[in-house]
Amino acid sequence: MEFLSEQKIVFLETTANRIRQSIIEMLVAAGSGHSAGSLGMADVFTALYFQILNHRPQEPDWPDRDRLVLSCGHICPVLYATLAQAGYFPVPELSTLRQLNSRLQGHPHRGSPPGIETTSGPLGCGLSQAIGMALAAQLDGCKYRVYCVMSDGEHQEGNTWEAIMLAGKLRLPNLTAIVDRNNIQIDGRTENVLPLEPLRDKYEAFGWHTLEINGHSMEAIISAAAEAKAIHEYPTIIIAHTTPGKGVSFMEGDYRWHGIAPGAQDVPGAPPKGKQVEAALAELRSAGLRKTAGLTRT
Ligand SMILES: Cc1ncc(C[n+]2csc(CCOP(=O)(O)OP(=O)(O)O)c2C)c(N)n1
Ligand SMILES: [Mg+2]
Repeated sequence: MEFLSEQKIVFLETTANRIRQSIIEMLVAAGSGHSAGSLGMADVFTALYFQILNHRPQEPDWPDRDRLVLSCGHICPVLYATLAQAGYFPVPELSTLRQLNSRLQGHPHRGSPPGIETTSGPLGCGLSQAIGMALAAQLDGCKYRVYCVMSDGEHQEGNTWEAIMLAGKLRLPNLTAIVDRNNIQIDGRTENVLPLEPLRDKYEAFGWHTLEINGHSMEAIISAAAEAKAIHEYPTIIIAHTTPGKGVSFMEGDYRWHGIAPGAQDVPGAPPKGKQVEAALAELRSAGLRKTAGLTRT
């Protein structure tokens, strides 16, 4: 495992908690959006933008920057909140999510705001784009790495598997893909809708270096990314096991929160809609305070 000081881990976990609060606030301001996947990936995005990626928020087009391709564009609230926290644009702009003329649309598009590398929303396209970038880096003799964040639901699409096959054939060592293995999709559990397992074995059969981690452990995420960097023969897939809705207990593990904003509607098992926002923020704030005080770890 890569060495991380206790202080750094607390900083990362506190940042992820702040990002989760921003996600709730943004979705509430918009009145719509994708809660579960965005909250579930806050730890991975924090680790990426505050430890793993070689990037310059003040110089978003720096040619040597690592590229982050978000293939599952619907979880862009976590990307926007992380970019703002990292300094790409002002945090207050997050409250414009999904508004007319806002730079922060419900699915991201390249160049708006700074830090967005690709347009996404239609699932299943990101890995192909990331392969193109990784290949371009090799052909140009550039050192940057390409990271592609995908969802598990996207693995029910044929073009995802074409891309997995191509990356294996090209043996792109500068490509790291991360799958949000949260076991949910829009209308159910992945294994009920269209089973994906054994996912790791499938990647292995397609010629990838494979890793499987707890997607809420900063040490595990950062160590996996470091291992991927040290592999010189193959692309690496990091299967990150996450809890959808992580941090808000009434959302955790429940696929019905895939595309509902807190406070937008009554959901069986959750507080009434008028109480959801307060409950979600209170839970996150108290977890944040405990983290700041060094009393809890994820
Ligand atoms: C090509 C395509 N088909 C359908 C959709 C509609 N859609 C948006 S999110 C989603 C669920 C996919 O599952 P996953 O990405 O795993 O969702 P999550 O884990 O965030 O709930 C679907 C079907 C889409 N965006 N693109
Ligand atoms: Mg999913």
